[in-house]
Amino acid sequence: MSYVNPIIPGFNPDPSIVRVGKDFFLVTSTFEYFPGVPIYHSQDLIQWTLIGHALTRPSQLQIHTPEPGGGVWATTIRYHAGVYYIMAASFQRYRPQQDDRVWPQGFYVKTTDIWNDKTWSDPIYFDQVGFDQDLFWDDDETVYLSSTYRKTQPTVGAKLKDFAIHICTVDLATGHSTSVPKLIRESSSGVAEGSHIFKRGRYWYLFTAEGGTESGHSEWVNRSEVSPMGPWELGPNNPLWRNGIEDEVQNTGHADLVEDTKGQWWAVVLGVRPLRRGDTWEESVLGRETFLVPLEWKDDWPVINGGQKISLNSNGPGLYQFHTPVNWRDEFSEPEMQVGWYRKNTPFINDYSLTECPNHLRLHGGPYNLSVPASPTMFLRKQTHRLCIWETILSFHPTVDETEAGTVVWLNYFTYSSIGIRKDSKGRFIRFRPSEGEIVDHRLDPNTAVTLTVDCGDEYRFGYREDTESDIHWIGTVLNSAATAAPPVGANFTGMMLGLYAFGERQRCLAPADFAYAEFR
Ligand code: 6LW
Repeated sequence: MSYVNPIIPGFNPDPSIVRVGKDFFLVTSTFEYFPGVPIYHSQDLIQWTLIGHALTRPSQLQIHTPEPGGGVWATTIRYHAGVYYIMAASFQRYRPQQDDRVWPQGFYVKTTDIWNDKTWSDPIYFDQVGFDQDLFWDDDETVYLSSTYRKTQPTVGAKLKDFAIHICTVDLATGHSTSVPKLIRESSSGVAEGSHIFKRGRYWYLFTAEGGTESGHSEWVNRSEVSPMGPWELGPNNPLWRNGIEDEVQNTGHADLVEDTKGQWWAVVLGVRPLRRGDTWEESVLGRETFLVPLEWKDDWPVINGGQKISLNSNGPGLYQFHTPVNWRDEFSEPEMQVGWYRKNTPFINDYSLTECPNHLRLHGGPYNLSVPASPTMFLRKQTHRLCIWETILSFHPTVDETEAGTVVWLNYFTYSSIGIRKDSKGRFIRFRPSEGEIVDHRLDPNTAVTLTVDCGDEYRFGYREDTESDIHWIGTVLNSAATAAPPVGANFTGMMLGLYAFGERQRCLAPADFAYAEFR
């Protein structure tokens, strides 16, 4: 039966999945955002609900001033003997190529109650460096930790890529390794990562993402009849499938596996949906998203999606057509923020309230504007549909010049576009700040609440109106190519988010910024 891919649209890379009884749980990477590691739930693999995050407390996740693409990299979720485990690594900076000596040590968190995200433990760190950590419990209860790190000595300024999979046994109580790490997979492309190990029948399987996360991305498999330490035998059909640079879905790979209650196997993988414009492809604003494909076993080797390319309309047994709805709205009427809002980095202080001005999100803007590597007073939502309208109503009456509150189309602190309210000696005005091009200012009435609108589509169009009856004044546009421009440092590992912000310059903003709602439609 046919179904729609991606199953989880918007910025959701490096998916990892587990089934417990009738319930599937899936996690993705969050990089520089807080809380870290969303947990999605489904009973049919098609409709997914965000139920919480694994890293919700500063004691679990400290990310401050990383470059774009730093923070939490690919996670793995597993379930063993009544306990859920999530492993990951958090990069304080993104620069493995420049200075290789400071790779993160991975960690895991655990809980017995996945439905209550406050119950995840503090991290237990491994004593090995690396990223893309995977834990595998063998039948004899030995636990194996595999991850990616460089084959050669860490250096400063090395260009050579030799990211390879290493494995050791580990004592989970302490995080200490109990054997010398062994190299079990290196790739001719120079990058083997995203390892996941499984046992099925008499074989152990090692799945790896190879070729980097861009157009060379692909998925490979090895198996062993002896142990997770190898020796490993390379599968007969590698890579397991290959989407190319002319396909509607590209850069596919980074697979994790799950068996459903009927014995059908599935893989979740990441992919992107670039847009064809004439003769060229435009990068997707939504970043790397989560796709689902069926998996069969032939001669004890996995065949993913029949070995065929992954497409937007996919086929799989027992699935059905479902389009993730675009409509979403938050009226800020609950005492806590709805799940699915993110901060850039771990916030140091509480700078917002949902109770001081009832049915509003009140922001007390902090001292950092949006171009600073530190954490500004800003709440972000993932853009999940290319075509949508984002809207909010803002009451903000600044008393000091250089303070501002508004809404933002956000990729990272180098690449964002905003429309916000400010004041100068003549009174209030609207400022449109595009990621490329000139700033535009329009005068405002002194007293109104202002509706701020972003029309997302072939470009981002920014508008405002001062009462709900009047027409929108469109103040400027930003091309999608400008909205996704690569940052000068770090990496474009994320996807577009839209958000609400308030800031002062080097001092906090004394006037509160009150948002009556935020919505996508
Ligand atoms: C992920 C790793 C990767 O951890 O990208 O290019 C990282 N490789 O597998 C971020 O998604």
